[in-house]
Amino acid sequence: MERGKFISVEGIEGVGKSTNIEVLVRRIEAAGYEVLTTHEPGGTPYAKDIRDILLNRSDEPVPEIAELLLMFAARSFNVNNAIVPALEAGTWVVCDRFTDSSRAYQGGGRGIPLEIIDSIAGWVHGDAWPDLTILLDAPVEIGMARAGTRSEPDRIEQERHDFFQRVRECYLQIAAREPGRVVVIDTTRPLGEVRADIAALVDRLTGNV
Ligand code: Z5A
Repeated sequence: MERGKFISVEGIEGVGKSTNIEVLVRRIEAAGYEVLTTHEPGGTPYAKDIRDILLNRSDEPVPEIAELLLMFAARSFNVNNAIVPALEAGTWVVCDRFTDSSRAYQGGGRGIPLEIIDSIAGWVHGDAWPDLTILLDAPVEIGMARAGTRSEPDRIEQERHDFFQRVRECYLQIAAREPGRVVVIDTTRPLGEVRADIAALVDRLTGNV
């Protein structure tokens, strides 16, 4: 059985991850593959419980280290109980956020050294890195304006502009360091153009070019 491909979709909030994942999944399915769509933090019942702790607003402060470790605790459930079993069964996996989010938010945003994050990542998921990471990119102002039209911000969304600026910069640095895995797509363009780029990426991966 050929192992499925693992694709993650990353970016600051409001860049269009949810919007474009739909197209991505339809394109892979049209090429004849089964797809598991998942998201982080979340993806399994326990991981969802951890998500609630992480994103709900409460009076108790969440220390940065606790935030990082909880992100990886949730990831451990998702990797072991959902992602790896699916890949081994030949199913493709599309994950809305993965370890690059921890690098960008807890590393770039909060200032936790990337070596610490990468060492925890090695422990939690070894070499189970995505085959392809699509980094949807737009200036913070655009992402915030698009996201701002929705519901009450969660605990992390309450952060200030300069936090998200550091997150975005960290993402772009990851992309520059790992061009073989991470592809940056400019989502300031009309949705049709963004979707065409995503379709072309999927076609390259399915060999349907
Ligand atoms: N987090 C972390 O800190 N560390 C970690 O390790 C992990 C996560 C895994 C999870 O949030 C939070 O956890 C997140 C990071 C942190 N916190 N923040 N901030 P999430 O992933 O569940 O939610 P989100 O990142 O905040 O996603 P989002 O706000 O739902 O954004 P999105 O999915 O990228 O955007 P969207 O809903 O697809 O699009 C937003 C709007 O823009 C929508 O109305 C679209 O129709 C519109 N849109 C999208 N693209 C376009 C274009 N091209 N043109 C015009 N309009 C567009």
